[in-house]
Amino acid sequence: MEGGRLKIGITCYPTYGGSGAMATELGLALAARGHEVHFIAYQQPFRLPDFVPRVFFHEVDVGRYPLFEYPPYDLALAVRMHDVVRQHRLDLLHVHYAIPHATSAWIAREMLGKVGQDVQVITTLHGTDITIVGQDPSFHSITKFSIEKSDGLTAVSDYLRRETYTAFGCSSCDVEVIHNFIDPLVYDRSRYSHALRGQIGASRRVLMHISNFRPVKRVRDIIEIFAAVNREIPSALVMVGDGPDRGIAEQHARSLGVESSTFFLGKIDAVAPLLASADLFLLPSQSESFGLSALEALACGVPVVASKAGGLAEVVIDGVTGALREVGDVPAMAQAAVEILRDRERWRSVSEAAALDARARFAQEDIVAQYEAYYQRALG
Ligand code: GMT
Repeated sequence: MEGGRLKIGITCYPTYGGSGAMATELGLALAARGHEVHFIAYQQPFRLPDFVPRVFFHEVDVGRYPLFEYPPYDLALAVRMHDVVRQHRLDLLHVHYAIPHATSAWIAREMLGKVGQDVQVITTLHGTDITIVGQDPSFHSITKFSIEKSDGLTAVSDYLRRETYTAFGCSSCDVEVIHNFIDPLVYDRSRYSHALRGQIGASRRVLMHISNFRPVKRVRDIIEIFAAVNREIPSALVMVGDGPDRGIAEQHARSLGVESSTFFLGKIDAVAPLLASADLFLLPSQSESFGLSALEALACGVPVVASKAGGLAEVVIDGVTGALREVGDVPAMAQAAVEILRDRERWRSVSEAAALDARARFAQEDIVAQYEAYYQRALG
């Protein structure tokens, strides 16, 4: 560490997903504040631009060998972490999503001990690493072990912090909540042309959903909510992203007769320009530790109708910035959506409240400062 400037290694899932997006945005913001940031992953994180001062990318190469039906990525990652820490004299490794990143970081740290070097390991818990995958019997004990061995633990919501204690006991853990964030300059409705509107037409309201289309997102509910809203208010549904349940969603749109008003755009990295054309965001998930896409929508002045699941209640203020209803209660979510969309004045007040609240509680500058303070405490 020189003059408070840190050398930080960041590991995340580099493909689509909120944890990878957040880890990348955090790394870029830290570099902008003068820190040196080293991303260590099997692929360049999707939100990482080609060149940014003080940002480096180290690819993890998982060697192939015919004996390995399952190449041991966790070990290759540990070795790369160890090498990068040694070569660049990193102060800390900040890993996002516990499995297997926290385990690999622990191995790297143990290896460093042999050469008399140390590094602090901070693990940020994002969601299913605690609520689903980490509780699978195959992973429970290694998840508990790895998070207990981390020098610092953060969770993206109060809900996830509570879940961590419930699922793992972790009597020695001290989990600090640091929420996800948005860059208010990027998630700003007024910055973008409404190109999507041009395709859909100005007379229809635009409902939007962005995700990786996994079962937890309840894509059938999205189509059903849309179909109900469309019966009352002429609308279009824009589905952004891709994943295992995309086919189910497409089929459901056909079976409900709304396929001509439903647009599947596939994976798109920059979502702010799309959100700027949206009137309402739908996130009726079964479980959601935070709901980063909901926050990005709110910051763009898009009211959110979501399920009352997990940490979503920490992001969406029911009746103020959107509406929260019970998981699976499609009629209630459709009704809430119609109430927001029907009256232009009401829509405008919810939209303004959403953009203001996102900036007041989740601005990048404030949250990144919380991470910096957390790092300094971890480093003593
Ligand atoms: O937890 C996952 O399955 C994936 C993870 C991701 O990489 O997108 O999503 C989680 O982390 C996001 C970023 O912190 C949160 O906004 C999501 O709510 C959370 N997903 C779930 O809890 C299902």
